[in-house]
Amino acid sequence: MTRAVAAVDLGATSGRVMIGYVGDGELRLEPVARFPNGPVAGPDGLHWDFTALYRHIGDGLREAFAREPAIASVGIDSWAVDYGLVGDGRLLGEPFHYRDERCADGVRKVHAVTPFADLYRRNGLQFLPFNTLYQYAIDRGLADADASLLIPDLVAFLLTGVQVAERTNASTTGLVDVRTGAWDTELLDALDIPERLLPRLVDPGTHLGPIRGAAAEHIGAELDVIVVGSHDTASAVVAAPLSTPDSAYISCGTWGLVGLELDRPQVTDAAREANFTNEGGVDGRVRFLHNVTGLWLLSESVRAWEAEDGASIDLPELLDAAASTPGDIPLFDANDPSLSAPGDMPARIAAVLESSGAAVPATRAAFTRTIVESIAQAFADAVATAGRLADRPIDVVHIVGGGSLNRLLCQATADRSTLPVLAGPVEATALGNVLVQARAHGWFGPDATLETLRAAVAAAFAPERYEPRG
Ligand code: LRH
Repeated sequence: MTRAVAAVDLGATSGRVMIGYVGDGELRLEPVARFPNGPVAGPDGLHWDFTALYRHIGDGLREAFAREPAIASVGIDSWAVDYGLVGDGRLLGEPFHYRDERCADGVRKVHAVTPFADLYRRNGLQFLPFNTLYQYAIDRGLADADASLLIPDLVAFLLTGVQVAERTNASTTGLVDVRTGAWDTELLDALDIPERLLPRLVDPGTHLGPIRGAAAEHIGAELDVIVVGSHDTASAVVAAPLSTPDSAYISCGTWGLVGLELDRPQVTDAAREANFTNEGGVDGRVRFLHNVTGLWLLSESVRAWEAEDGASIDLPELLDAAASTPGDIPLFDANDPSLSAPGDMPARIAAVLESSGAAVPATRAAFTRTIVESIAQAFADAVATAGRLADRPIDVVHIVGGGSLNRLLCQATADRSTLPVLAGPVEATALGNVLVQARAHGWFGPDATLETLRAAVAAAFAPERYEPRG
């Protein structure tokens, strides 16, 4: 019997629809549609083109169902923190992009009411200026809305008509109590955020209901939507084939999310000072991690060079040239806040290098090497900090996501952390999405844990091993 589900997986630079085949020792993804995503500048700041994304999702699901009529359900995951406001059953405007600089005002407003140390005790979240609660603080649209739905919940609502807040992603809003897992109504009151905007919280694995109306007609089927770990990083961690109890993971795409899976949150002063977050994981696990600015630094640099040349750049070729760059490699702080917004990334990285007295590499290959090694150094530092804070002797680092294909980055991370790196799977996010749906269908048996799912990943996708070089 064919056992298949569809995964909608939306990243900050691209989205995809995949068919996941599960069963009889098989775990396989078949790409169906891939479409671009990114910030769109409007008069009032950066937005997402959600309308286009939703159209691509509908077309992708239609194609998926045409190819594989056995598809049993659909799961949706995306980047965190961003939301759409809904009124009278409709999306009220294109959602804001988290890289919009308006968030700075929200930070000031929220911290004036609840200082960061208090917030951390309540929500366990590292400081990121775009966490949803800072966006709400300056969003005048809240008053006219009936609900605020995070991006995957918004897609699910438009498909099914059901409004929920999936727990792993809701944990990134800053408005969920890290100890109880419920909306923090006291904090909502203090920040004047209307409680009516926030729908009921549900766990990954919940059956939401069938796709209805025009969407069902377009797709050609009333497919069931199953809630997955709808924060992309939560799905990626599900599919990280952690090989030892003391494994660290890096989910590496636009961001590098570096950390450990814990049973309980760590809301200590030391964790706060190290800016480590306690995001909600699938099955109530805790994603204890730190956001490192990841391949964004490279993709934005390449984008700037391509604009300069008026021609596209061959990334594998550039990385090969970077790998053979001779001499000293200057490093910069990959997490410098000035590197967060879109724009002329090479110039901004050069400014960060210069401000610390480091030399600015003269060629693009050398510049690329500096970017990759700086990311790897930030990864190694975050792995070491995670181990220290959680009192775990980290013995291996799993790199999953797009970054697992970047050999230079994987080797540099092994070298700089002095730990073996196990790279892959590359599509961890979509796989985690597929696996949580498959488990909800009972395809892994009645008692399947995350370890059962990870064993399936390890069997189907042999990782590539990088040993640290002295
Ligand atoms: C990665 C990610 C990350 C968040 C950021 C907004 O795609 O979801 O976990 O911090 O985007």
